[in-house]
Amino acid sequence: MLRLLSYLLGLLIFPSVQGGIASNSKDQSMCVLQDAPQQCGSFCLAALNPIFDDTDSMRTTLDEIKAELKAGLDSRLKQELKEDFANSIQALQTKLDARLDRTEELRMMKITADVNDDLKSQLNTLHDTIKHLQSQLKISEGQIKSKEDILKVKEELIKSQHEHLKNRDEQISDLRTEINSIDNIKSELSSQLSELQKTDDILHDSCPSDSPNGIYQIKLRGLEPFKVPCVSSTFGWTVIQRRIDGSENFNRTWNDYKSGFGNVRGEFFIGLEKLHRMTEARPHELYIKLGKVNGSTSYAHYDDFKIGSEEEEYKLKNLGKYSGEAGDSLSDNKNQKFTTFDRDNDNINDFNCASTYGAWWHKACSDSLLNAKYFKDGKGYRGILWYSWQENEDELLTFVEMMIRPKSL
Ligand SMILES: *[C@@H]1O[C@H](CO)[C@@H](O)[C@H](O)[C@H]1NC(C)=O
Ligand SMILES: *[C@@H]1O[C@H](CO)[C@@H](O)[C@H](O)[C@H]1NC(C)=O
Ligand SMILES: [Ca+2]
Repeated sequence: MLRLLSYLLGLLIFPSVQGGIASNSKDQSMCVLQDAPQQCGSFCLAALNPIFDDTDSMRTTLDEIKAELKAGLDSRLKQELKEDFANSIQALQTKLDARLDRTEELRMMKITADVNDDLKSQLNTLHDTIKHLQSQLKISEGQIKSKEDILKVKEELIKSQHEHLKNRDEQISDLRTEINSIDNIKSELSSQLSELQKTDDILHDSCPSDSPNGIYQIKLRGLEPFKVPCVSSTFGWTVIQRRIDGSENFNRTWNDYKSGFGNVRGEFFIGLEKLHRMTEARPHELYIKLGKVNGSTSYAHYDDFKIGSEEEEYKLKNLGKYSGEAGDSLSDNKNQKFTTFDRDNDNINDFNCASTYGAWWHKACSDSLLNAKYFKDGKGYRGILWYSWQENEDELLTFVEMMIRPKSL
């Protein structure tokens, strides 16, 4: 209440003191100067008199007001300052904002720069990578080139091998042709061979004619092939027995005489089984050549010589007609079985002619003893004999050759 009053007072008083106080507001002082004297009148004077009386208190109050005003002024100034400050701050704020913007800009720029740096470093890295790749490319190019060279060499190699293979193919085809011709020759030869074998089978069941004398192979049906000496230069005789030097033992068993023994190039006997098979198949003639130690020779020939089977004890089944120079010392033995020292088929009981005179177709023994003991000098006891060609008792034969051949009809 007091404050309101003082304020009102202040308002009323203000124009009078106004001249002594510097005023910043013209409108306010003008109001006071214009209106106060008229408005006041008698009322104002009556009210103001006490106040003017108390000058000291007024002054105090004035001072107070002054102070107050001053304070107000101060506050006003302060306000202005404040405003200035605010403006400054505003300006500063604006500047700051600008600065901030700039900073932001700079920051952005920095970021951009950083990014640029980053990009730069990345670029550098890329550059390095590209460099590296380029060097690798160079290396790869070099490798490719060397590989191409190798490839070239290999192509050459393949080419030459191809050439080689071509040559081989030609060689192979040549060889095939040769093989074919060889095969043809082979089949021709084999057919010729089989032809020859057929011929062999037909011809070689006895010695060939008009061929060199010598040893030939003979094949008889049912028997293994065997070798015989052949007198083939003119007639084709097969030698079946030979005595020339006494080197072979002729005092042998039935089985030996059955299968034959001795050396076909020397003394030997062909064997009774072979004689049987040869003379059974075809009619044969027999030629006996005889010789003495002084070199004189003779012969006996029979034109139908045939020997029986083992079941027939290799019987002298036939002889045919005799011819010759030595005389007939064998016809008496016709139809006699063969006798060996171990197979007695002769006509004498309690005596084996073979044990004494050698194996033969003995009857009561024989006039011919061609398997008897051999005496080199022709002188001996119970030696080789052809009785019809014997002039002296002790004159023995030192050469015998019995031969047969198929009869030519
Ligand atoms: C051999 O001796 C016999 C008598 O023993 C005789 O007749 C013959 O002429 C003789 N031969 C030769 C070739 O000497
Ligand atoms: C033949 O041999 C038999 C048995 O060894 C013998 O008994 C016989 O006397 C011999 N004959 C001759 C002529 O040597
Ligand atoms: Ca007897």
